[in-house]
Amino acid sequence: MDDPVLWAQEGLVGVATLNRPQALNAMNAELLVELGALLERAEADRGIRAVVIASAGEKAFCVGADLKSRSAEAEEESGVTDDPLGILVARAFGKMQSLPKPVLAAVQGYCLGGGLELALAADLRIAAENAQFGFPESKVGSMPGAGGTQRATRLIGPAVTKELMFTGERIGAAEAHRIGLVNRVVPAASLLAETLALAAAIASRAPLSIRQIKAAVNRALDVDLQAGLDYEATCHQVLRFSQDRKEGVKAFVEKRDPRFAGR
Ligand code: CO8
Repeated sequence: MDDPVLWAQEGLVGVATLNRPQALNAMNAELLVELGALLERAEADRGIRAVVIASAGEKAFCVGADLKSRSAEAEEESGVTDDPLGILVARAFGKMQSLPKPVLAAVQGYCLGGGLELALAADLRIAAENAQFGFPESKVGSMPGAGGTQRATRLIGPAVTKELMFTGERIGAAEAHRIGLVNRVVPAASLLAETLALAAAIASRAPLSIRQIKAAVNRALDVDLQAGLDYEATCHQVLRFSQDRKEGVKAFVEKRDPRFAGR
């Protein structure tokens, strides 16, 4: 059987490719377990400074939960009350969010339901011109349950989030860009190259800076302003006496590129 997620390394960037193109990269338990495991390894690997989540095939980034392995009858008959997919989703998506390295989603084609929730758990989203985004859950008697109600609301606000979730209608890449759902829109043919170039540019910055910036910006969504400012000061303090800060300033003065070690 093919691996549900492929892993490759391009310089300092790790690329996790969702690999169930025959099911439009729908998420089943195996895919979520593998994604979680790869992210754990990326966290421990000092040679990886950014992660890109890409997708196999040309039609879809990910169409959400695998509806074939997740029929309501099957769940009812199993007698399991905790949602097993929910636990795996929380683990994998939570790891994307807490990973002390940036995660970029390269989104092509359909990005629906849990697939959009996966993209929302990334730090940045780069969309191909052919990308289509939507939350179709209300059409199948469900709701976004993989973080979508919380992460989309924080990113694009409650009214637009509700409209997308109530109607289940899809929007294209240009509209997704207009509402702030994606950072950039690029031609489909250059999606991976452009996402890798952006990831490589970020990976060339000081790793500790990126780590502290991600933590501080994430914290801004959860706390009041003063608590956020206090947290920012703590993060900044970590950098003040780091080797990379010394190297960055020295390289600036010497008019050369810095060599960051992540220390
Ligand atoms: N699961 C499994 N297989 C799928 C899924 C899916 N979600 N979507 C598509 N496929 C399969 C199709 O069955 C088909 O397979 P086959 O060729 O064997 O019949 C193949 O992919 C191609 O699909 P289509 O022929 O339908 O292709 P179209 O281009 O005509 O349509 C669509 C593409 C629009 C994407 C259509 O397939 C569709 O609407 N799919 C369903 C999308 C959907 O409803 N997603 C939301 C699922 S619910 C969810 O994600 C909630 C997540 C919460 C999880 C967290 C738990 C706590």
